[in-house]
Amino acid sequence: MNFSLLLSILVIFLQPFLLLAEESPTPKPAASGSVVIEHAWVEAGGEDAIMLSGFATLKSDASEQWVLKQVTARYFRVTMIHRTVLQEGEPRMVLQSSLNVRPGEIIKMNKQGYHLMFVGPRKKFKVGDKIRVVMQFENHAAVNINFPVLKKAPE
Ligand SMILES: [Cu+2]
Repeated sequence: MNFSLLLSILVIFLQPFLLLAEESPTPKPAASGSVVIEHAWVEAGGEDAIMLSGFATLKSDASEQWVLKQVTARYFRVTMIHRTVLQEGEPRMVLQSSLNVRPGEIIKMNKQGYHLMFVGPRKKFKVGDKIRVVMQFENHAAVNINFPVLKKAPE
């Protein structure tokens, strides 16, 4: 058997696999829209507060679910996503590994539900200061946003 014959047999044998490899996956509709972050603020704490609560409204007009994977804040050791749940009638804050925002969903953070915890401030924050926060959604560019320190929720 000469080499070229061997080659053509090989090609014939491999053809179905080669064709399969060429087949492109079913095209998905392009993702559109985004999650907009509004009414961001941090509740002012006492003189020696070791953690501050942060809130925002996450508003989706996206065609796909957006997953908030990580939040970091300048001058804080750790920033966590929390959710307050009732356990045996008592509210308890539970650490969340992520926060899912479904298409079209509006999530209003508050103490009774989802919120952010800014833990271990490296400096004192007072009313009027701004905390620089980076919110990282999976598969999307990081969102940079300032959270003003306020006594109460913005109108
Ligand atoms: Cu909390």
